[in-house]
Amino acid sequence: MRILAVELHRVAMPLVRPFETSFGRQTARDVLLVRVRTTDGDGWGECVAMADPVYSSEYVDGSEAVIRHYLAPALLAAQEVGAESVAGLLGFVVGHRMAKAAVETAVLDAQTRAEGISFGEYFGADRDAVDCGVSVGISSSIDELLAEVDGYVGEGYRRIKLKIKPGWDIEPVRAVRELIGELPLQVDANTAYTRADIEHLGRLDEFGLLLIEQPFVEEDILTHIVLSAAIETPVCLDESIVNAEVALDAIERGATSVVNIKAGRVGGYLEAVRVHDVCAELGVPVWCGGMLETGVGRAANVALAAMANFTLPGDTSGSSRYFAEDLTEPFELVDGRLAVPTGAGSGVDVRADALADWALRPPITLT
Ligand code: OSB
Ligand code: MG
Repeated sequence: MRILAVELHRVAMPLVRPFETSFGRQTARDVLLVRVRTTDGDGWGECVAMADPVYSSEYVDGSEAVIRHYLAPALLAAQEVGAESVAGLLGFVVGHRMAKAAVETAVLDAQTRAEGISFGEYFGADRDAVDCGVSVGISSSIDELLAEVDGYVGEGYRRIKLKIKPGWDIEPVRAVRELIGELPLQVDANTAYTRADIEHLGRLDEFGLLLIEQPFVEEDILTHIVLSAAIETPVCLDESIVNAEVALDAIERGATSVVNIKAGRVGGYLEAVRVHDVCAELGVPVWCGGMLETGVGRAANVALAAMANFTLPGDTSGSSRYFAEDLTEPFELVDGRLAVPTGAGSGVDVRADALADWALRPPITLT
């Protein structure tokens, strides 16, 4: 197909409660959506870059600029574009994986809608619903944390993930473990620790955690290797894993025994499938991470999470965990699971009224 236009939409979605991690606190999700108009029909992709460059170097204004000035012109200039050729066409730009992922996903959506196949079928999903976990931010008190976790347990979530940082780790984990009994529990540090904290992190072993996610900075594979050898809790990389080659390297060197897969972080769903496959071959389980996506991104994540080696519950929570109203029909938990959309493409539609209600500014159309 040929790309006729690339539209950039910006929406600000208020979060139902602030989300605090070791890198900061968010009260709204500032989302960039990409719509491609093609000779075969339209497609949508969600850019997962955050408002500020604090999870990774990408941020939403930067992603928008790189799409405007580099990625969209490259696609518009190409005679023939398919999802499988997007990474090659955009490869001249270094990095900016979240921006590339949004563009590739929009093309994939248009292509699979035209072919009448769903993302689940395209990825090779092997189930029609996925187990869901929930990522719980840093609270102002343990009582407040327990109230929030208790609500999620009541809603049926099958796994709890707690955000931790120095000064907010052992005690909140102990309190939540007492509250939830045997329910699977894991923690995510978003790079907040250093090598000097290894002994301290070993104190988490007594809580039977599924894993500890990204304790050290993303470039520091070595300290993750040292930690993996020093503690019993499995170490899981998020920020460090930017493609399938890095995943292979980190696994072979003993830095990670579980992998968090986020399509935006690795440059798109096609690369995410490659990361899944590399991990499967090495016997390393994976789970689907999240970036507080709207229904547009969530639909694709749920389809990805239905692949065989996604054996742990993902951060694929229901729409109501994030937003009072979603941009698509809401994703609703049934018995702790979300159904994989079955319609063509992502299987969800962007609600024009919601898009207009939450728009930060009129869309930009590039031709
Ligand atoms: O590290 O997994 C993370 C959200 C924004 C940025 C990074 C992370 C997260 C989450 C939330 O943990 C996952 C979700 O519910 O989407
Ligand atoms: Mg993480």
